[in-house]
Amino acid sequence: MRTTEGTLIDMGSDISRRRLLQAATGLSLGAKPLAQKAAERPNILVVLTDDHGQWASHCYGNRELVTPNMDLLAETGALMQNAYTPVPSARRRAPHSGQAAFRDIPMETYAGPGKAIHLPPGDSAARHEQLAQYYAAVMYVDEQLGILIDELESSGDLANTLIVYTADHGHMNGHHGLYTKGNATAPQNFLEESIRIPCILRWPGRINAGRKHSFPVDHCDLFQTILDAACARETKGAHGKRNSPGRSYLPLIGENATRDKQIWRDAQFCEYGNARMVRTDRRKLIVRYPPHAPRFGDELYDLADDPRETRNVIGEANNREIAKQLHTRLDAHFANHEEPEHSGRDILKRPRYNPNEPWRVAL
Ligand SMILES: [Ca+2]
Repeated sequence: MRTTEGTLIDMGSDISRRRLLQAATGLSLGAKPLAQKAAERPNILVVLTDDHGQWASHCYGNRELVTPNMDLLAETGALMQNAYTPVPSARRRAPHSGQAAFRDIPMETYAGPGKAIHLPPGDSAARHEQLAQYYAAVMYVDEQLGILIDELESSGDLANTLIVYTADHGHMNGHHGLYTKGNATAPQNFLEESIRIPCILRWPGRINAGRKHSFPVDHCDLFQTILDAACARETKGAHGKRNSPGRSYLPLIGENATRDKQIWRDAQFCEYGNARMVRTDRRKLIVRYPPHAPRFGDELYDLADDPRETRNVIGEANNREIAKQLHTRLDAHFANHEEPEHSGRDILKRPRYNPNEPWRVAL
């Protein structure tokens, strides 16, 4: 097994592989005979980059930069169109730190659906420079990804390797007049550019090549998908303790997949600090909790009419029932999966680890 840092880990015999898996993750192998499992299991290479927004990828439709290796993975693998980060990373500061009061942000509409222009009107040379640097970083990552793919090819391992390319969360480069991610505003935001990530999986012969999938997925699902590919599963105790909402989507993207998205969930849930979001195909509800609420109210966006999330329509009478239904779904999801000792609703009671936490800055 080769890690993203290039370190070779000698997985040795099947027994040592099994012990390593169990020791590292609390996993156990499934019920099939061990020899059969070993033959089915691929090498797994996961490339998880920092702050790479889905919008900044050629294979996701951006023609302003070239990412031939991500394109190659997409052409020969599965491209997840609606991949989200369930909890945007709050443990590290973004490279371009910025802070602004949410109320003061001009929510302009410089880009409509189907027309990707990633600079706001009236852009300055500095904004061009920042975008150019961001694109350069993405293309550098793509180049390094190509080196990894070449290494796998030259070692003869490419055919039996599941390659996953994804990111921890998105990023804004002037989108909505903002820079960085969910912490670009106080309180924190759930704008699509902040939470939508690239997610591409390639595994020849096991994952359908060149397919795009629109059902919503996140990293909780990716974890289970990787376990599935490795023919491993969590022990009952580990699974019960984690109580993750994640599910493997390997059956939905695999060769000869017969199941379709009807059996998959139709909503994506996120938590970021003490705010939560549920997003369906059509709508996005953001709920804020005390002490932010009621000073900062909840938000509802109709993404069909307003894909740029410029009009909070939660106060409109004809949306009350819709907002209520989404709120009920949100509550049910977190009631089922929340770990009380780690609940985002209590995050203000936790030690500060970042001087610019958007949920504190807003107070
Ligand atoms: Ca990050």
